[in-house]
Amino acid sequence: MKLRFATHNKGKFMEAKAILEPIGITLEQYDKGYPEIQSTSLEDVATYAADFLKDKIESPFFLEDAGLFIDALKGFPGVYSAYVFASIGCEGILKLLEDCTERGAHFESVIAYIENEDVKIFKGRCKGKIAMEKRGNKGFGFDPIFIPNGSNKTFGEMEPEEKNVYSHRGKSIRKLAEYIVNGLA
Ligand code: ITT
Repeated sequence: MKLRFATHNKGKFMEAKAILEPIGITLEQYDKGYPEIQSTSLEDVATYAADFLKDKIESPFFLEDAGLFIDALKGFPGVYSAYVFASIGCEGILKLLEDCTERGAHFESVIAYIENEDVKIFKGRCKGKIAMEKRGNKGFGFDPIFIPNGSNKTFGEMEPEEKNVYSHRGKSIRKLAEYIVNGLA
């Protein structure tokens, strides 16, 4: 089966591929982009984008909206993660948390999967904490400063396969795979 993933982000694409290709799903990247509405909900952003792309990409396809939510910052950057990463980056987040001992945070992933006009949503969440300094040069975005619960490594120190064991995206992609293979939502 061939499946398209609408994303500009090569890192996301590689992580999805590591789960889907071993089960016989060939993944193709569609990187022409789509508009992202301003909303405080990842699900709203993903659903709007799915509606926009429905008649532009051959189904089945999916897209994913993700974000990093930091407890001490009341969930910031959340839906603004892309902008915050591009502006202040990992260093800016470390600076904001400089004197902060409460370092809890989580990533969320919301997938919108489109099959014959139907939109299905799959979610994943990964709890963890913000490291004291950047570690590792693998992955993308905030990976070098995020340590998932259950590991001492940052995502930046993990190969995609290991990150997938813990990550928000690993969880949402596995739910998508389960649905495609067994028809279970
Ligand atoms: P799309 O083309 O798929 O939208 P994007 O990079 O803009 O790619 P998102 O809007 O979903 O992706 O994600 C917003 C930002 O959140 C992203 O640019 C990263 O900085 C950060 N982020 C999301 N998932 C992450 C992950 O698994 N590891 C590290 N940072 C992540």
